[in-house]
Amino acid sequence: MSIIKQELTSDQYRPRKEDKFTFGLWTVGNQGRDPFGDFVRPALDPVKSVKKLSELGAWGVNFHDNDLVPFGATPAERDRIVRDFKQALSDYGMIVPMATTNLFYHPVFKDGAFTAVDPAVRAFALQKTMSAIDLGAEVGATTYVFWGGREGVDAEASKDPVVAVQRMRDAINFFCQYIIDQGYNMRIALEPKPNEPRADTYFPTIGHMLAFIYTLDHPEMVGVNPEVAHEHMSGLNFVHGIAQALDAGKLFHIDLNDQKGPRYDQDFRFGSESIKSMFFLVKLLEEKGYDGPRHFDAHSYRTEDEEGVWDFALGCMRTYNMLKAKVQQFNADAEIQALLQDLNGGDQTYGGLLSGYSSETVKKLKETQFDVDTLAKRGYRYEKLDQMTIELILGLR
Ligand code: XLS
Ligand code: MG
Ligand code: MG
Repeated sequence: MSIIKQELTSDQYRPRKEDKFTFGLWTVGNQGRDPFGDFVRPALDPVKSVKKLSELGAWGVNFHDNDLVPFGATPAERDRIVRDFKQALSDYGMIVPMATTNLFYHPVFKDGAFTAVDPAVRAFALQKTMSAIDLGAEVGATTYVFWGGREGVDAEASKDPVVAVQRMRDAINFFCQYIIDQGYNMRIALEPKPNEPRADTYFPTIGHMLAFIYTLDHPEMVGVNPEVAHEHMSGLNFVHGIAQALDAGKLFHIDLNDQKGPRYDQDFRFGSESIKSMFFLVKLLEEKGYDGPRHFDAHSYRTEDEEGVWDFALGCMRTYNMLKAKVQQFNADAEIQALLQDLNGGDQTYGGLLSGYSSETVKKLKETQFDVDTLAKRGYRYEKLDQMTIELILGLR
């Protein structure tokens, strides 16, 4: 029996429903296929995933339409599958907070979906997504995710990038209106990614998506679903991107996982690589009012059998809770807090100059003599602060 399993019932990091942990059916169901090798694990029945995830302490599951209902299923097959799935949700006390559409697996989508050059493909993508939104609404999903998938280019000459933006806008406007007309209680979350499977994907980062949202017909219905790995693939600071999304009131959902720097999308177990960044991510989410699902969009290593898949799932949740406990410890650490207080308190001499624009402030600012030499000589003690943070994370404080 693995160590993780022995601890399952006893320790304070054990996942609980109130932690709001969710997994995609495609995450635990990932069969380990990569561009160089075939499946290494058998398919997992969605009903079994619901049962196992619930036993491990997860709160819900999410899915792409075809994670649940195979592409091309008859209406009767669809209804049977959905009935069994809803029964499993009720049997095991699980919910579906988010749903999405698979617009990237079938060859029809090899040139994208909403931005594909072929109008028939674009129209089919609208049709498929409407059915998938209906399916999401049927199981109670209140967030609908759009990840660009193959919305991009390999041959830059193939598409006008401005037209691509317009096509994406038309599609998202279409679905906002569809959701309104159907009376669904649902918001849209757009998920950026810089590349993979295309050489370049449109709307590559959180910042691109945020700017796009305000060009839509219903910006109030649309937010972002940022993913750790996707921003790290671009070499960006995920925590800062999330802060900007939170500040804009646009963090509708989040995809937690991990990644070794800028390379292909690795979807590793949450917190398995970027421990310090993930500490500050958890700190931000817990302290700045994010109350949505803590969703894991990751999968276990290709080396694993089914037991390894459940070790992976439990590991994601436990690491989140361990980092949450570390955040509490950070906030209660007298020495760290005193240093932060000292750093941020500062000399109030010039405080009155920073309370916004007024003609009086303009006058005062123009007249003020700054002691630039003294300001320039100041040491900030960030080495000490960062080392204390590291020692705390490593369990030495
Ligand atoms: C792929 C994406 C995908 C979305 C959902 O890289 O992360 O899994 O989250 O379609
Ligand atoms: Mg991903
Ligand atoms: Mg994702």
